[in-house]
Amino acid sequence: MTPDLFGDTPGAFAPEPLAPGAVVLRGYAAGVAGALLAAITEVAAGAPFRQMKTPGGYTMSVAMTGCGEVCWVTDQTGYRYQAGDPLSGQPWPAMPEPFLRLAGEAAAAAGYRDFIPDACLINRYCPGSRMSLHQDRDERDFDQPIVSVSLGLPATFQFGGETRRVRPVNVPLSHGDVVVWGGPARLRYHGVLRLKQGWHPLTGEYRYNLTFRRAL
Ligand code: MD3
Ligand code: FE
Repeated sequence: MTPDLFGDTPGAFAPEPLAPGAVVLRGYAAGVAGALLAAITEVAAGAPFRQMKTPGGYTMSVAMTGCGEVCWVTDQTGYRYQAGDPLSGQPWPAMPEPFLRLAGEAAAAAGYRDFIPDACLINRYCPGSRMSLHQDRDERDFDQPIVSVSLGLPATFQFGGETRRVRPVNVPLSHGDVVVWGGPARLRYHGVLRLKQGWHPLTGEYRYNLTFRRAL
């Protein structure tokens, strides 16, 4: 049998370099989207989506929850990874098996072996939600990549440079797309433009983004 590496078999994909250190795997997670969404529902049953406050006093338009040993949180005092959910004082839900498997396989497909995330931040966008340009630098080891998975409504991702001065390029991200950000791309500024309204058969009016991280 001929291996159908880049054909239409579920899980088939063509890795597409976006920038040094950043690889897009278009549609890579589409085949497991149902399992990932079921796991999101399960995580959110224990740790509900909430709109957190930034240290500057703004309420984020993106609702977040997460799972793993720690999860990223923000409040009036700052940004950090925290072992317990500040809403409940309980540990975050454990990382669901389909999350771990997908993150590890996608990282390997992008050339990062043995990626074992200890945190997954789950972002939920409704129409009008956006994420302004920022760096992800609250993790301890920037040699570890971040794996991001887009589910549901499409969004326009902004990919900037190592400083705010660099004008970002727009990258469309749709259902099932996975991006692995490592190496020289790891500290680049990025954001997400305001989500347009729409309807997706699996997620309704929402876009979800999973970011798998090695925080500790
Ligand atoms: C590029 N999330 O949660 S994922 C975030 O779609 C975040 O919800 C966005 O930025 C979202 O922090 C974008 C893509 C992403 C994640 C991490 C990166 C791009 C990155 C780290 C370095 C460079
Ligand atoms: Fe980010």
